[in-house]
Amino acid sequence: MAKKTTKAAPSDSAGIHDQSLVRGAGGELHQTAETHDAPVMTTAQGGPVADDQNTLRIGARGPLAMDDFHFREKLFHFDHERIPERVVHARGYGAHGYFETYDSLAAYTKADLFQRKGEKTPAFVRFSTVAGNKGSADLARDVRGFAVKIYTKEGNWDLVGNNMPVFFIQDAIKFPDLVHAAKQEPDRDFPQAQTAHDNFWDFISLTPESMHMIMWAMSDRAIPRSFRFMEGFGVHTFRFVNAKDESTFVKFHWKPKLGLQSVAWNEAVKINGADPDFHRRDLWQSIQSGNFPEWELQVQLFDQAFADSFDFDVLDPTKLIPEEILPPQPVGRLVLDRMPDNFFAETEQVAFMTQNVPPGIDFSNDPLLQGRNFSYLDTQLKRLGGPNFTHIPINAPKCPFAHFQQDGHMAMRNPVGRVNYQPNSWGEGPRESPVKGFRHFPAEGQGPKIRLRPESFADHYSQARQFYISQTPAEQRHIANALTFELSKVETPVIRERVVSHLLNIDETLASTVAAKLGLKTMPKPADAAVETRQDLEPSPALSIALNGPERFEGRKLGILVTDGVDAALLKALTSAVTKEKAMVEIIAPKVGGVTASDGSWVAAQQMIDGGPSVLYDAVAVLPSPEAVDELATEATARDFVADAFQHCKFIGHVEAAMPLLKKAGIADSLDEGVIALGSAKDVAAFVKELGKLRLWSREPGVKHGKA
Ligand code: HDE
Repeated sequence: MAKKTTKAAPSDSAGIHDQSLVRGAGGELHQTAETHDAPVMTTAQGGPVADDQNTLRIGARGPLAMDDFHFREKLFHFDHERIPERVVHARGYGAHGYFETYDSLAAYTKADLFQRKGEKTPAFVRFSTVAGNKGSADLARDVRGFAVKIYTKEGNWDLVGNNMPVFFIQDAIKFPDLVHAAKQEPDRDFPQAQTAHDNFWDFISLTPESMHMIMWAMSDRAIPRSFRFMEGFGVHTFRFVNAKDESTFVKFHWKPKLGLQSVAWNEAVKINGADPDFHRRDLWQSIQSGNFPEWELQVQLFDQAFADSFDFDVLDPTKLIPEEILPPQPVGRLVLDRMPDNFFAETEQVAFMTQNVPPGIDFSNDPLLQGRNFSYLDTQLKRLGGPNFTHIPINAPKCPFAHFQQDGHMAMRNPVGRVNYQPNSWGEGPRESPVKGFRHFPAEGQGPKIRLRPESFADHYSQARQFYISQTPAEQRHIANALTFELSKVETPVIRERVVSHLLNIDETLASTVAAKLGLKTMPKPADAAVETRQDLEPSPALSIALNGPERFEGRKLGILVTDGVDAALLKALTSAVTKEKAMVEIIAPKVGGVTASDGSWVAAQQMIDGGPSVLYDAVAVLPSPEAVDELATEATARDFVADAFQHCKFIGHVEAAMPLLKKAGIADSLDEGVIALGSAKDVAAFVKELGKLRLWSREPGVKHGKA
């Protein structure tokens, strides 16, 4: 017989409720609606549930009874909780927000969302990695998806972009091959979320059109510090169409307000272990704390004459138009200000489709875009289980809609009344509107039906080189290191050589650096190029992350390692200077809970040193007391904290008392201008100003293989 036995102590933690528990005969604990003043639990059919802890049995120790409908329904539903993960971009994270139009763009487009200055339109964004499965780690070296759904008054507009403005392939028919090659090899099912394996580089080495994208994918862009510090690109050339039915070509770019930032590769590897949800947590924390990430939408607009005069084919998705040649114009901003209530219902079930365009936005003949317009609708049927996925709230338009589509799995909204077709004589139901409806731009089309790649797509190296020479020396070094790392995991020598043969067509120094690190005895011949002469394009500074730094620490995070006896005044000055900069501070202590400062006050810590390595922070400060530093220096985690911050080229602030720790971490003899002594409040101001530089990349050549 159940009897009331325990009443747990009330907790003062927010959200923890008084626990009135009833113990059953077998010792299991029951919380009842009666003792908890809670709604009565029901089955999915609405039937009230009396006991959710014990199945129905024939005798207390006997077999289960088939008429336990509650048990069967509960298990049935659980067994079907999973849906197929996305074949690419499986791991993602989304947020709600809005798009705000700066000024009317009526001269270029009749799209309703661009007509009125200051108008806000609801939006949902999903960021993702591409290759890894749903449970893979956030810091994979990979392209990031940047998919935006804007719920306009004339239907949903999905701009399904990436954080890089070009792509690996020129024709959608190659997409399954690209993805098969990039994901785990089919016999062994590894490596997970990595392109560092034979199949990927085999395919790439046999696909010269991928070379420009490879430069991007091997650059720091592939290991962003945060979704908040990434650009987004629509990639393809689209069309704007105005009320006079005139078309302007357009490329879409999202520019993060807080600037671009990436991490070091060695850091990415460690973040994946320390916090595989690093990017998710970052977005969650910043939105929950009211620091709403923001991007500006910029457009590159051009006409047919520009397209005809441009060195490359604007329909080729492996090419970009340098911003210096065609400066993008700001047209609005995207603000993310609300996390989903439920991850599955919204982020997992959201269905992006490139073919979702409102009147005023149209497609170009980019063969990749045209292929995508088939794939995205098709894939939702598999993933979401039927044709009615637009009935799911996250996918439903927020404007009035009316059509005669009906029935099918999970139909939530069927036409009401007798009429489910048109034309009809009953005067009911929606009608087509030649005035308001979407009319495809009447682009001319002619020529034989043919499978042929246009010659105008054939120059695969000029823009790859342009990207490479536009990077700073540190960024170029990262590209060489990334290629070396990836190819070092390739077991077949001829594949490694074939990649180097392509690099020779991009940059000889890059090729020879990689070849030397790979231990190639002889340099391969340059790969045969379809176009004889590579164009020597001007560098485009817009392509570098380092050259476009924010110069501010805003939105970043300082990790402060403290011990008992930490200088209370200094800690306070540092915390308030960083907070004033609209950046965050996290305190890391030797023990869970916190420390007692020099003035006897309690300093709460967010992390214990074992769980708060420096890779989780953009910069660090090390503030042990003289009494506690020796013990701290015996902790491997504390030594790693400092040594890693140093080798990842971070700024390090420290008190004099930290020197024994710096010594044991092996950096005391290599102190440079990025290691800043914090004596007084004046030092604090200078330190926080320096933090805006984010990294001291000039330190990197001196830091080899993790040793200072
Ligand atoms: Fe995708 N892509 N893709 N892709 N893609 C999908 O759609 C596809 C491409 C991108 O957060 C799938 O719903 C083809 C370029 C993002 O839900 C699928 C081709 C760009 C997302 C699909 C491409 C992207 C996807 C898988 C070559 C950047 C995640 C699940 C023709 C401009 C959206 C799904 C989200 C997802 C097909 C190439 C971006 C299978 C056939 C280029 C951000 O339909």
